Amino acid sequence: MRHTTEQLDIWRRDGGVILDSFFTADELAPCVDGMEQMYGHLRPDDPAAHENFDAKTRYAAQFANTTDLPFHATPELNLIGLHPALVACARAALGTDDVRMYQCHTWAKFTGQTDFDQPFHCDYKNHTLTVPGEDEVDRTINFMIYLTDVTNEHGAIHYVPVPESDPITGPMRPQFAGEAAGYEAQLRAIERSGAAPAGSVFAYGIDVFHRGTNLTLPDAHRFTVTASYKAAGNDQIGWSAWPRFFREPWHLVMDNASVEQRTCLGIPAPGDPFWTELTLARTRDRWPNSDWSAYDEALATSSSDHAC
Ligand SMILES: O=C(O)CCC(=O)C(=O)O
Ligand SMILES: [Fe+2]
Repeated sequence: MRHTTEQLDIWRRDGGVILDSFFTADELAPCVDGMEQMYGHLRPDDPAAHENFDAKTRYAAQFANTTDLPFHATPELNLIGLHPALVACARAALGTDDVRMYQCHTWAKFTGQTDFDQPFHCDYKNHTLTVPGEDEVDRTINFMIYLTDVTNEHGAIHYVPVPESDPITGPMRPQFAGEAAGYEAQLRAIERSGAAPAGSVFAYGIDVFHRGTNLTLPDAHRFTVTASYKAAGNDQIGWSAWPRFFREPWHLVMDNASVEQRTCLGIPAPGDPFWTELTLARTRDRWPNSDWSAYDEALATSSSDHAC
């Protein structure tokens, strides 16, 4: 366990908590290499270029360097969102062992690439068609993994703990950024920074007011991975339908993921009735370099059980 019960208590109360130095330098290094492979060439030549962008282009440019899993990069970057310690934290937060990662993307931000300053908003609008659930098991836990140091000059996320925002905003949650404009100044007056060293994780919920901020340090960058979890069977919550990206390098995930990590992507666990001789043969044919032996063994055991 890399999280503490105190940290999860804060997450439940405030909607956001910093998990300081969650990942080790050794774990980060190949992930940063992967980010350089993907985004290093996109460093802006002219750090003032965005000043000539129109408003729409400036806004869209914030999200230019985001990619959904899987990544044309190192296996480590592909699997960081499924790290067992993160899964353990998600399980504890959601109060169930059966969790699914429903969102995972990389995001590179460079100083001068654009204006990253956002108004306060909540993220639920593109995670559900309704609203964030109140029960633990209906919630989501959204991890922003810092692959590089995130100081305020590196565009740290800012947020307001729910018990402090509720007296200002009331219980409702406007859907679109800007609708909170009436209380933007009040929220900014009490906002907290999510600044933390590389390896830290900002864990938050889709009901907490937060906003992106600008990178102001010359020639700097901020590399993050987002990994979001929900309880299995929570059909209200979604983001990625993983097979949608079937042309992307899934083998980097499939060939390197443990059984537990695959389960977080919705692949039935060994012993699940989905697995028959035929489904296993077809799956092995699709992913010949992935290890399916645990699924074989479970099937063999259940067949011999039936034989008795
Ligand atoms: O990248 C960040 O610091 C926050 C961005 C954000 O909140 C968003 O785009 O919804
Ligand atoms: Fe957001």
